[in-house]
Amino acid sequence: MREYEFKEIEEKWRKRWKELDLYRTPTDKSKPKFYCLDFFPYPSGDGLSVGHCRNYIPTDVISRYKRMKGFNVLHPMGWDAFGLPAENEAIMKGLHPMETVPRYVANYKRQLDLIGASYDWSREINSSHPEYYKWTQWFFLLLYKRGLAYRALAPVNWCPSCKTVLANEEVEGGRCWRCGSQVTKKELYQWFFKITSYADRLIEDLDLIDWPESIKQMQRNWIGRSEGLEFDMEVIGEHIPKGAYKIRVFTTRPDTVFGMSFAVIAPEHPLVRSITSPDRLGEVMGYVERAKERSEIERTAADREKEGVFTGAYAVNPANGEKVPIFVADYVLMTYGTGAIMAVPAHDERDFEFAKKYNLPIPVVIAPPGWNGEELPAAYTGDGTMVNSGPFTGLHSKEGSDRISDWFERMGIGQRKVHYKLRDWLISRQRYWGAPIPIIYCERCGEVPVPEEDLPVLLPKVERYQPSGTGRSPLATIPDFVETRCPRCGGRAERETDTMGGFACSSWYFLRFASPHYDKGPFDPDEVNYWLPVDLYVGGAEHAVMHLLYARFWTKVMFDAGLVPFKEPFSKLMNQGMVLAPDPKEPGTWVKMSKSKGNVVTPDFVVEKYGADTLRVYELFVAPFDQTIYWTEEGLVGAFRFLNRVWRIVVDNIDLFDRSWKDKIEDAWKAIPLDAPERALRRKLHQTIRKVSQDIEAFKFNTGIAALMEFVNHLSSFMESKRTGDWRIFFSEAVENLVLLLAPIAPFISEELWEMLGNEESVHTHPFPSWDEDVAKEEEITIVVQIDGKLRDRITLPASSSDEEIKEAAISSEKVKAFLAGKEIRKIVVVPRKLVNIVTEL
Ligand code: ANZ
Ligand code: ZN
Repeated sequence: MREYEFKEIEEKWRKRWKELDLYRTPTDKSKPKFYCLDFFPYPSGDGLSVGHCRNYIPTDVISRYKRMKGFNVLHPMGWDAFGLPAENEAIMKGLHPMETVPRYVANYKRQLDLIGASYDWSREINSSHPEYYKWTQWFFLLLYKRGLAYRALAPVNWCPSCKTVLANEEVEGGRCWRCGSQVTKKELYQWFFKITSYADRLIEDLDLIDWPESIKQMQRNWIGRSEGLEFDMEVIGEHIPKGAYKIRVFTTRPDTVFGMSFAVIAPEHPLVRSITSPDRLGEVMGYVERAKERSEIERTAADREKEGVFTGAYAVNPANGEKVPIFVADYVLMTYGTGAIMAVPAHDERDFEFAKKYNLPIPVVIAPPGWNGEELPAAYTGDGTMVNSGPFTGLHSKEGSDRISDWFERMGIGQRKVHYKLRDWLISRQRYWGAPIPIIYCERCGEVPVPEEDLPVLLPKVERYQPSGTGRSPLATIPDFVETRCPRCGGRAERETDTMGGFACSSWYFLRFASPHYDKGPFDPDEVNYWLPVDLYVGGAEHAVMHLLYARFWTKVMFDAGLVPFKEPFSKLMNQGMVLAPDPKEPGTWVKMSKSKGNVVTPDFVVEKYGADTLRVYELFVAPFDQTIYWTEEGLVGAFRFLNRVWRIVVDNIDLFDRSWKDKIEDAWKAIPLDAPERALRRKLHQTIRKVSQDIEAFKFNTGIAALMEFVNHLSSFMESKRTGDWRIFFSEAVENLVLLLAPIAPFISEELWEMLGNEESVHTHPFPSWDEDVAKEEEITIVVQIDGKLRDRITLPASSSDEEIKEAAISSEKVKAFLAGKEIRKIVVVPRKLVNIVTEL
């Protein structure tokens, strides 16, 4: 009997599928479409690990399944090749990214083919190719024309190791997302995209999409929308002329205004020097200098001691006319709100800590539940009934906030205001490996956009591309690149030398796949109208903010420009679970599988030893899609055994297979007795088709595969059971459908078996099986329940119920329970398919 020679089989079909161009995206638009996309990967020199496959295998299963279900499927792959990760890696290896990128890409492609991923390679895109980044530059100009790209001098995040600025989203806990170095601040001219103009829509439109709630919440938090009140307070002091200064504060809790016992301004606040009394100026300015060295993350860390200095000036609380001291403290940031706050220590944690440290009063103005007027042990930050609040005493927080806001607005000293944590997106990088920003500076005309017909602004090939560290891009040292003519006046001009961060490239790539070779625009509108939005987008949860927020923003800009008819690019988002492996340095602990931990398992290794189908089955079966996998080779062996069982049952019985079963099955079904094993087999088959279909749709691959395993067991015992006349018809139906059900999951073995069953067309172009509800339905039997020989109830159960299940159902019947009250069950007798007798008397 022929063995399961997976290596030979997989090589054969890999080659055959390529020759057949089996996965080319259909062009006939009459069918419904399904666009299934993986996060845009950056091709790393390390290649793919089995951890990455956790993303690519499930999307491949869905894509194959949808094709078999009659959808036109767009399942493309491309390379996020520009940007920091690729450039840093090339620098580290002492090579040029123009050499490394194509090499790494070729390796990724080889590995993806190895695991049987069904990408349409005719649609491959690479963000570092001029035919792609021409359109990234085109989008920059679109944003520029719409007033959404601007240049400004700003203190920006600077990574001293990557020698470039970083967007806020690229700073994680004060460190560079790419290299982990502590990020510092630098004042530089930079390009920004005005993502803040879209803050509200970026929040509201989250309601339109089917994404994990955790990711939506992270986006909401990042955008950080706060409704509140801004109002002015007069500054007084012996050293201050009357009416000279006012400070404007922002609060989200106007209801607490009567509880203000001090005020705080940020160290960078423009009034610090003016309002500080002469005797305190030295101390205050010293504090201000020291604050400059601390990052915002450090300054706002919850566990950091709150400290500050008194300015010698006071603010007048407009609600009650009381004067409160003004401090400078670094827990207030200049970049948020107005850079100044009214401090209410009883109801704000930071203010509470500060008041404790400096012995400031902590008046309570919102009564905590059950409060009797005692001192608070900690800030009470909830809503409640207002106390000690003049005419507002007795109101609830919400209403009080409203009434106080109205009052301040009427007095003309304040306005309701919404503030956001979100800052504009910093897009320029002083780095070589990116799309040059298409702007020219002319001595006479100033800033001039490169005309569309002159795009792309080509990235010159240079030997030395390493960052200079001066805050200028290496492109600035290439006169041929820099020196140009002004498109407007023809005079001498210079090019912008910064490039765009890699997140620009990945903000629109999903559109390019619809028409990857189109040259009249970034995409063919007809193709985009058909294929977009993406129906299913799958990738790691670590991109919750950066890429996913940027891509949503670009899409909204395109929507506003009339380029696309949809507001959201990704209708449904799923995050796969991680793959952990043992930490070689600390036995017994599991860590993320990664090159740096030295615990990587490659798909190459697994494919060589067990085959791609085994790798696929293992990763799908071992845990639910969104949960962590603990990588073990024993698990792989289990998957391998399952495929061998499938192989054996089909191959060993291949002579019994009757290709014409479809013509005979209806008559045979009618003729088969109710309790025949043929009936049970067919019922199990249709239940399995239903289960596998529903589970694949719901991303429950593990339970779908479990159902297939169960079915294979059933089929094995069927082959050993006492079978009757027409059994080969039922066997044939079972075998054929088993192979079809397995096709999206284990594409190689199923293709081989399919061929052995006598088919000429690929299994992957065959319709996925459908089930017959009537056949799948469990037959039911009615069972009589007796107590001590007397009829007490009738219950209906699936015919396949075991004795245990029948007993269980009998004693949980309401009627039976009533009769049993106060009695002791001594014995339960089951007469199969007919009767249960519960014995209580001896
Ligand atoms: C008085 C008050 C009383 C506040 C109270 C809170 C509770 P979110 O929700 O994050 O927007 N704040 C305002 N500007 C600030 C700045 N530049 N740096 C640090 N903190 C600032 O927070 C808004 C609240 O944070 C504001 O409301 C203000 O403190 C503080 F019981 O005002 B609140
Ligand atoms: Zn000019």
